[in-house]
Amino acid sequence: MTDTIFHKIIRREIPADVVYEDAHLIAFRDIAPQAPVHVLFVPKTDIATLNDVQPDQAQVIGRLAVAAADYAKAQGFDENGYRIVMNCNGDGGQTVFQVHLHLLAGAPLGRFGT
Ligand code: IU
Repeated sequence: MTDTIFHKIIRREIPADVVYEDAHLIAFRDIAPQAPVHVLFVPKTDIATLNDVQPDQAQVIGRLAVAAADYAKAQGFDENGYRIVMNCNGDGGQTVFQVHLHLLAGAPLGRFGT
C-alpha cells in the first residue's frame, strides 16, 4: 500500500477542513475547489483506485455515495442537484491514489468529458 496525503489526513497528521467522519470514512473540503462546494469522501480502507475494489469491498464505495448524498441533502442541495465524480488513473485525472469520491454542488455545473 502506498501512503498518500489522504492517509495522512485520515491519521490527522496534516490538517484538513473535515466536514464529516465516521468509522469507515472521512470527508473534507478540497483544497482546490472546482465548485462552490467541493468535498472529498475518502474511505479508511486502503484502496488505490476503483480498479482495485474487490467484490467484498462494494460496501466501501457504497458508503461513500450514501455519505455524499446525506451531506448534500443536509446542506440543501438535493432539490437543485449536485454531482459525484470518481476519477480513475491517468486519463480519468486521478492524482491521489487512495480511492475517493468528489461531491460538487452549489451552482449549475458544466457538462464534462474532455
Ligand atoms: P483526483 O480525483 O485524484 O484528481 O482528486 C484529488 C483531489 O485532492 C484534487 O481535487 C485536489 O485538489 C485534492 N487535494 C486536496 O484536497 N488536498 C491535498 O492536500 C491534495 C489534493 I495533494
